[in-house]
This record gives sequence, C-alpha cells and structure tokens, in this order.
Amino acid sequence: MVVLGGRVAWACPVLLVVVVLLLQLAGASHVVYETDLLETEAAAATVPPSILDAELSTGYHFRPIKNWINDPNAPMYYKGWYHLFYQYNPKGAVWGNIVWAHSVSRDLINWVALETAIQPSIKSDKYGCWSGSATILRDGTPAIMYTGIDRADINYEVQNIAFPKNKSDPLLREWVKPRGNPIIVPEGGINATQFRDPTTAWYADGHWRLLIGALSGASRGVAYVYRSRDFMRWTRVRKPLHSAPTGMWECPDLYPVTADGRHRHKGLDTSVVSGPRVKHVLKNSLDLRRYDYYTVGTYDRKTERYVPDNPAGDEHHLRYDYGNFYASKTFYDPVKRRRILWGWANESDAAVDDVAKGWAGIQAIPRKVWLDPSGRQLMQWPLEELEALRGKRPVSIKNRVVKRGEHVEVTGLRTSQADVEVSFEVASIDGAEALDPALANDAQKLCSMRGAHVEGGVGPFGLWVLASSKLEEKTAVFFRVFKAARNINSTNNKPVVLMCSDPTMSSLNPNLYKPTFAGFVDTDIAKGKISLRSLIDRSVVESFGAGGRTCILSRVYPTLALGKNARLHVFNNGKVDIKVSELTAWEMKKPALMNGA
Ligand code: DQQ
Repeated sequence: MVVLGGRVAWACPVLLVVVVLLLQLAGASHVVYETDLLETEAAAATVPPSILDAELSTGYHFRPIKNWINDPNAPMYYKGWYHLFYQYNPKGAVWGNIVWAHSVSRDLINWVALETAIQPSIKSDKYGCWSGSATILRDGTPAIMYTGIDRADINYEVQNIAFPKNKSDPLLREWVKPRGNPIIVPEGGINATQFRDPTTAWYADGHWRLLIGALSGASRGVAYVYRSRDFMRWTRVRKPLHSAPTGMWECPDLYPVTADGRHRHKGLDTSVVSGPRVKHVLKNSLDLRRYDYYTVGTYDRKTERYVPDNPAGDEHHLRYDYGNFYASKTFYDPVKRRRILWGWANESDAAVDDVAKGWAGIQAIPRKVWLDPSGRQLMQWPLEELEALRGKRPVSIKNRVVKRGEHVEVTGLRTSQADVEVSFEVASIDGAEALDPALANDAQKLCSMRGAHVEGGVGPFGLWVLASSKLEEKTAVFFRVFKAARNINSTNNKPVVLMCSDPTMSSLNPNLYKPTFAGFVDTDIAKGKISLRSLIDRSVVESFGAGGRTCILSRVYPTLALGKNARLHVFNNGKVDIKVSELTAWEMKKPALMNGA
C-alpha cells in the first residue's frame, strides 16, 4: 500500500484484486456499477499512469473531490439555493457504504459541499440509504422520501421519510427522520428486494401521490402509485401506473410538460396534472441495460394510470441520452420556470483505475427539458448558466467547405475543456447511403458497424475532439445520413440521420471500455442543416445533436490528448462535401467553487 497525494492507493496487485472483489461482494448484487469489476491480476498491475493524470479530472461537471458517486437525489430549489443530494461512498471509489451527500448552489454551476444529509441511523435504513426525491409540501416544508435497506442478508427495501431539522435554514443542513419510519413497506406480494426509488410527489384532489419502481414476476418493470392525504400514511393504488416487460424499473420519474407552442420552453410544477395542453413524461432507468428510457403520454389522475402515446415506446424507443447517463431525476425550478434534468455518468475505466485515482462518477451538466413541437419527444439543452464559464475570446469558423476525406483543425484555443457549437450545411442528400433494413432500428449496431472511419455518402461528418497531434487518439462525434426509409424515428419516410459517438480511438490505453453510442435524430435533414454542440471536459464529451433532439455522453481517457495537447477538428469522411456554416468554440473555465476541489 502506498500513499499518493495524501490518499491511500493500493499498489500491490494481489491485494488490489482481493479488495475489489470484497467491495463487489459488499455491494448490491442487482447492480454492476463497473464495466469490468472482475479485474485480473495482470490488469491491476497495469493501471496506466495516464489514468492518474490530473488532466483527466473533470472541471466543470459536478463531482465531489474524491470517492464514488452515483444517482442524483432530491434536486430542489429552496429559499434561494439549489440543492443536489447524491449517492456517495464516503469510504472509497467503488460503490458501497451509501449515504446521501449534499451540495448547494446559487447558480447550478458553482457548488459548495455540506455535511452528509442522510446516513444510516435507524433500523429501517441501517444497511443503506438509497435513492429518493424531494417534495415541497403545501406549507413550504421540503420532505425527502428515500429507500432504506433494513436487512443485512438481502436488500430488503422500504421507504423512509426525512424532514429538515430547521426549516428556516436555506441550506437545509440537517435532516431528521421522524418516528414511524419506514412509512411504506413492500406488502401485498411485492418483491421486497426490487422496490425502490420514490419519486417527487404531486398533489391533486386532496391527495398526494408518488411512484415507486419495482419488478413484478421475473421480468416486468412496474411503477406503483401510492396515495396519501397527510404525506405520512400511504396506501398503494391496486393497479400500477404503468408496467412493461423490460426488467426492473429503477428511479422512475413522472412529470408534466406543456404542448402549448407559445410556452413550450416553460416547465410545469409536478402537481400540474391536467389541462388542455398538458402531457406527461414517464421515465424509467432500466436496470438490465443501465439506460434511461422515457415515453410521452397521458396521465389520468382519476384512474391513476398512464398511457404512452406510442405504445411501441415501452420497447425502448426513446432515451434521454444514448450514451453513459443513468438514474436521472428532474425537478421544477420555480425561479426560471423550467424543468431541469440531472443524470449520473459512470466511469468507463475499470474499478482498479478508480481505486487508484481515488474518484469515480460525475453528474452530467444539468439540462433544461421541454417537449419538442412534434410532441413525440423531448428536447434537452445545457442550462444557460453554463455559458458564464465560456472564455472571453471564442474562435470561430464561417462558411468553410470540408471536402471528402478532409479534416480542418480548429486552432487558437485550448480545447481539453471547451464548449463547441457548430452548424453544418448539407447541400444535397442524393449521395446518401441506403439503410440496411436489418439495422434500421438499431442505431447502436449501425454505428458500431459503420464507425467514424468508414466512408459513407453524406457523412460521417462531425467533430474529432480530444485529438492528439498526430491523431493517434481522437473521439469522433458525428452524423451519418441514410436515404429515406421507415425506422423508429422517421414517421414519414424522411432521410434517416444517425448521430454517433465513436471513442474506439479515444485512447492508447488498452484496458478501457470504449463503447460506440448512437441514436437516430428526428430531424428533416433534407432542409439542408443540422447542428451539433459538444461540451468537452477532459474525460467527458457530452453532445447535443440538432438543437437537443439526440444527446450522447461518453467518458474517454486519452493518454496523449491531455491538457494543451488536446486538439479539435472538423472532419468529413463522406463522399459528399459538407459546409460548416458556423462554428464557435469557447475555452471553458473551471467554476470558482466545485465542492472544494
Ligand atoms: N442506485 C441506488 C438505488 C437505485 C440505483 C443505490 C440506480 O436506489 O435503484 O445506490 O443506480
């Protein structure tokens, strides 16, 4: 064992493997939080030094200074402060010993870490304080509902409540658990080991309601509705809000969005349950796939049922993010009247790397979410507050044609931490490839078979980010256009647009998980334009296609493209020329306050 920079790092590979295995055994059996927890001795011995490089530590994405984090919990606004709680292991960089860490912010960019808010202290959370949500009650009191683990032998899951000790403290530093916990227990045949993550509650007709995620039988994901008049005594509604044969639903979220064109950017309070232009979004985090899926539909408060507009949506149609983004949660921001989405992005390195570097997990940049005018899907965009971190001297390119096989470097700024907005013009889509019908609904496979280096007709074109000087390392974020075809995203036989993140060449480090991620983009490329925004922050690339219709977050760990050596290029590996009508790139500053880092 050696001590690195004041913290303990395990250097002996045998010991390291034992530690990792023990930590795995101590963790929940239903989750594999690491891409490759079962490290071999050989891998442990070869944690590449680059993984420990401070130049890979994210700067403007939310994270604590050290240790493991996962799900965002109970985001809320209270008396002038934004609050974020999150699942945290105070003892190390792998999942375990879970408590609720707590940070507060005035602007959702600068964060101050406070004391642990909720930790095991009563019988019904003795073995873990898992995910949950906040609700502001009608008298203004915030209440937190969370899942407690109350048995040592199995993950027996119950729901607890906590209130602020002092409501006049805007920072809500201390939380108390009243007598009477747990206030919801798994009864009536519910699988007690798969029953967790209460949502924010909504109020109508004299009752509060909330959802709890569950698994019914071997494979049915379920969102149960519980109702209460006083927020303390809860009764389950006999039929669930909704269910689908997808496996366990973790961290459900149900919230209203407006389909009113004039106000479509506005968020709605969670208790707005009806109205002529009110739709609902139901999101589930699918434990089997570790992705967040949602549908747009109708919630009926009388029957307490939800019906998706597109029944096929239950079969994994839409995702918030087609990359590394899980266990998300939204909240309504009454200050700017918007709905904000938080999501967790795990590492894509190995557990041994995380132990060695001492931290694991970030939160994605909080995003504003609203309903697309089509009504078929959501739009997402990084919060406007982030723009305060943009450097004063952006670099821009205008009207630059990028020919077949050409790449254009964007120079004049450091791009290891940058915000890049680009709009592409596609003069004609006549040269687009035909879409193989067998892959027409499988964006992920399509992208892995036709990655950034495979020449196409129209595209692949996009950005190489975190590129090394000789391009041995680069992460490609790009579009590829196919001829008109029917697919899950094209209701009227439009050309099909695929958005991909291809990190297969992102790092010379051989021990990494480098999945290509992809989603279709519901846009009419025949009109000749498409935009891309990428937020680059050392080991994360978070991209927004077509104004936020399709989003992809990737974790990457270059060995060469670090710090001032990271480059940015526009590339075109299609046969048809494309034009960059405008590109603007800003260096991104670190927030003045990031949890003490
Ligand atoms: N993480 C929590 C659970 C939740 C899971 C435990 C999702 O409450 O279901 O840390 O990542």
